[in-house]
Order: sequence, then C-alpha cells, then structure tokens
Amino acid sequence: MSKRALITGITGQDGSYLAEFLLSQGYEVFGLVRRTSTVNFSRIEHIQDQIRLIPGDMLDQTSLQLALAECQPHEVYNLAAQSFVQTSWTQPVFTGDVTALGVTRLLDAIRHVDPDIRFYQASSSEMFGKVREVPQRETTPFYPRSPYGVAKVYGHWITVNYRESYDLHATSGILFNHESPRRGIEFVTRKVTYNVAKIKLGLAKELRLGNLDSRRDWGFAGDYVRAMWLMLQQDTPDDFVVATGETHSVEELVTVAFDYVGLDWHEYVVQDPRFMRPAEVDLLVGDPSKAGQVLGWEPRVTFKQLIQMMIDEDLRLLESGGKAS
Ligand code: NAP
Ligand code: G4F
Repeated sequence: MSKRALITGITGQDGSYLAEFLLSQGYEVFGLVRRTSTVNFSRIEHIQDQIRLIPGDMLDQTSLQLALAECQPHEVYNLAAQSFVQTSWTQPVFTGDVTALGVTRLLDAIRHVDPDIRFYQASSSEMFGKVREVPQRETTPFYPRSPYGVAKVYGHWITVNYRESYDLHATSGILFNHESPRRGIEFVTRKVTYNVAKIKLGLAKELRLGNLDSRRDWGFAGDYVRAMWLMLQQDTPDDFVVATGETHSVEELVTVAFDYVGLDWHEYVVQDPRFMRPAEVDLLVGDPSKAGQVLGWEPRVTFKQLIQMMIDEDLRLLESGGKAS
C-alpha cells in the first residue's frame, strides 16, 4: 500500500516541488487549496491529474479536520503561509493568523483526527533575524526582525510543544532561503532574474531594488524538499537546519545575474526606498552539518548554477510570449 501525504501550500513554490518528489517516491499526494475567485494552479498544472486537491484554509479549523479525515494521511507537510516578509509589516495580524496560529490549528486537528500522523513544519531562517551566532545552527537563539519572523518563531515553538506535550512525530525544518524558476516574482532572486531577462531582451530599461548589502544563504528549492521528506523518515522527530553554508550579498546576486547575460549592472540597477524594510536581517548563513550527518542530505545546485538556471527559464518564458504569474 502506498503512503499518503497531505501538503498545505501545494500551489506554492515548495509545494509544487514536494508534490513532484513525493509522486516519484510512490506516494498518493493530496493538496490543501484555499478558495479564490480565480484559480492559480500554474505551478502544479503539469501534475494535476496525479494529485488530489482538497478545499481548506489555514484560517478555518473545521476545514483542516475535514481534510485530514478525507485523505487519512501518513504524513502532513505544512508549507502554507503568508510567506513574503515585506507584506508582513502591512498585514501583521493576517500574517500571524495564517503563519503562526494556522500551525496550531493543524497540529490540533492532527491530534484529534490521528495522532500517529507525522508532521513537518516549514520553519525559517528569518527566525534568526538579528543573528546571535555565525553560522546559525539548530541551537542558535532566535531574534526575529519582522512580523513574519515572529509568526514563524511561534510556529516553530508550537511544533516543539505539541511534540513534547502529546508525543506527536512533529518536526521543524529551519530552512534558509531557497529559490527556483517557480519562485514568486516579488522575492529578490526572481525579481532580479526576471528583470535581467527582460532587460536583455529589450523589454525593460531598469531594475529597482532596495538594500543591496544584505546577505543570504541561497539554495535550490528542488534540493530542499528532499530534506523535508528525509526528516519525516527518521524514527525520532527533531529540528534541522537546511542551508548551503555559503552566504552572498544582494549585490553579488545582481552581479552574477547581469554578468551571465553580458551586461553591467551599474547601468540598470536603481536603488528605491520603497523596497527598504523597517528592520532588516543583515546576514544569514546556515550550518547544515546536522542535516548532513543525520539525514545524509547535502545541496546539489550551487548559487551560480541556481541564478543561471532561473535566468535561462525566464528568457525562455519571455521569448515564448509568456510572463511571470
Ligand atoms: P509560497 O510560494 O509563498 O507558497 C505559500 C503557499 O501557502 C501557497 O500555496 C499559498 O496558497 C498557501 N497559503 C497561504 N495562505 C493560506 C491559507 N490561509 N490557507 C491555505 N493555504 C494558504 O511559499 P514557499 O516559498 O513555497 O514556502 C513554503 C513554506 O516554507 C512557507 O511556509 C514559507 O514561509 C516557508 N519557508 C520558505 C523559505 C523559502 O526561501 N522559500 C524559507 C524558509 C521557510 P495560494 O497559492 O492560494 O496563495
Ligand atoms: O527575497 P526576499 O524577499 O527574501 P527574505 O526576506 O529573505 O525571505 C525569504 O526567505 C525566508 C528565509 O530566510 C523565508 F522564510 C521567507 O518566506 C522568504 O521566502 O529578500 C531577501 C533580501 C532582503 O534582505 C531584502 O531586503 O533581499 C533584499 N532586497 C533588496 N531589494 C529585496 C529587494 N527584497 C525584495 N523582495 N525586493 C527587492 O526589491
């Protein structure tokens, strides 16, 4: 009998890669999707005939219980969130409701429907914020710098709390930034690769960005969903940092991207205060050694390969008359 998995956030970047990965492992894959007036299944339309979508919303407890009862999963991957940091300052209460309390709703539904379900929580390196230690590891104290980061700290600790209170197999993956050609257009990597492709094709003249000095540990989303699955295959639930161990500034990202298409970024990039944040996370770099030792996980795609892959895909998209959704 094949294993069943429920993915919340299946329409997002990670959800789509995780669904593909679980299908390749022989899973029956279910995805929770919220009601919207127009359907946006662009990231999963190529596998839609192989998965089952169940209506539900992280804001609605009943819908979560019904979803669990319907698909009776062995594993639940909680990827749903208001995940854009900048938006969390203008929608702090909504962000807390979905990204923090949504985790409690789901954990509590699991506890009542079937406490044997294994649970994965999508925790974030944003929790480290104003970092207390370099590189950041599982034991590094949190100091979040945005309402999103604060919500993720809540989600992390409620996962630990349900593990310890109710003996649930509940695991928290503390993932550093991971990107792909499916990344939302508002995040800095995709904003850069999409606009570099547009500039190269003569479809845009400039790229407006915020802080060029902040540093991130950027990996490939396809590599990171493998780590999520490995975590739920362990006998014991735990917390794991998933990262490359390398850090690059936004300026380096811009340089690599423009260099790849043979252009000088200084001629196109304009700094715009609209994209500066009220409080910034200056430096993220993770120590993935525990994931390496316990899970046997390591990243396969390098920073340069990642940016080049994203530009290639954006050039292809634009040349075929498409645009970012
Ligand atoms: P994403 O592309 O923004 O996807 C977010 C998903 O959550 C979408 O499927 C979205 O559905 C869904 N969602 C939002 N609100 C919901 C609600 N009320 N009910 C049900 N579903 C809802 O994010 P991602 O990059 O794939 O990230 C996946 C998870 O990992 C998120 O929790 C994120 O915070 C976390 N994370 C991401 C990174 C990263 O670098 N990507 C790093 C660390 C942690 P719609 O399509 O309907 O909007
Ligand atoms: O791409 P970003 O918006 O990602 P951020 O804020 O690091 O958050 C992402 O990674 C987290 C993991 O650490 C996730 F939890 C979260 O859900 C999300 O996936 O911004 C990266 C950096 C920031 O320092 C930002 O200030 O890029 C800087 N930046 C400079 N100009 C910009 C821009 N970011 C965006 N989005 N847009 C700009 O124009």
